[in-house]
Amino acid sequence: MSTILRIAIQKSGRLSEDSLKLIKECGIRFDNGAGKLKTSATNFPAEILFLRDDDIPGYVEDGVAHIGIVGENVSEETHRDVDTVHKLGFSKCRLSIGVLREHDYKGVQDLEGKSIATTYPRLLGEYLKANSVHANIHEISGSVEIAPSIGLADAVCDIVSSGSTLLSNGLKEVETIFRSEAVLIASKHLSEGQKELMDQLLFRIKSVQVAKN
Ligand code: PRT
Ligand code: ZN
Repeated sequence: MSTILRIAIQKSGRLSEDSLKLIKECGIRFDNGAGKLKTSATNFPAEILFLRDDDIPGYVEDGVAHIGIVGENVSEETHRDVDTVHKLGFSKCRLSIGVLREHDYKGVQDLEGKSIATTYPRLLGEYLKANSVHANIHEISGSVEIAPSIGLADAVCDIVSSGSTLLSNGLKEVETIFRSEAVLIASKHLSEGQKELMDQLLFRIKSVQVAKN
C-alpha cells in the first residue's frame, strides 16, 4: 500500500483560512468542497481531515492524523503526546488574565483566593502554581469574558488578540500567561514513509515562509 500523509486542520474557525492557504501555497491541490470532512490531494500523497481544533492534538496523538495544524494554546492545554514540529507564524494571540476595569490590580498576588473563569484550566493552573497563588479555577466552555460582570467569577483567563473583547466587557488585561501561534504538530509514531512526506511538506512550508520575509 502506498503511503499517504493525513493532515488535520480546523474545519471552520480562525485557523481554517490560513491553514488552507498554507497548504495551497505549498503547491498541494485538492477539492475543497464545502461541508467535506475529508479530501484527497490530487498532486501529493496526502489527505486532509477537517476537524474541530480541540480534537486535532488527540487525533494526532492516536495517529489517526499524522500531522496537524493547531494553536499552541490548544496543543499545550490538551497536553497530548505529540511533537511540535514547526511554528507557522499565523493566528498569533495570547492567553491573558483580565479583571474588572475598576479593580485596583497591583500584581498576581491579588488573585489569591479569587475565582477565575477560563476554558484553559491546565495552563492557568500551571501559571498560578508557578506564582504560588491559590485561586479557584472555574472552568466554563465559552463566553468567558462575561463572567465577572454577571458575578460568576472575579477574573477571567482567555485568549486575547486585539483586546477589544475584554474592553467591551468592562475588563482590563493584567497578566499574559502564554503567547501562542499556529504550529505544525506530528504524531510520534510516523513510519519512515510518513516522515519522508512530512519532511517534503515541511521543506515547502519553510520555502513559503522564507519567500514571504
Ligand atoms: O469550532 P472549533 O472548536 O474548531 O473552534 P474554536 O471556536 O474553539 O476556535 P477559534 O476558531 O475561535 O480559534 C482557533 C484558534 O485561533 C485559537 O485556539 C487560537 O490559537 C487562535 N486565535 C487567534 C484566537 C484569537 N486569535 C481570538 N481572538 N482564538 C480566539 N480568539 C477569541 C477569544 O477567545 C476572545 O473571545 O477572540 C476573542 C478575543 O479577541 P480580541 O481581538 O477581541 O482580543
Ligand atoms: Zn475549539
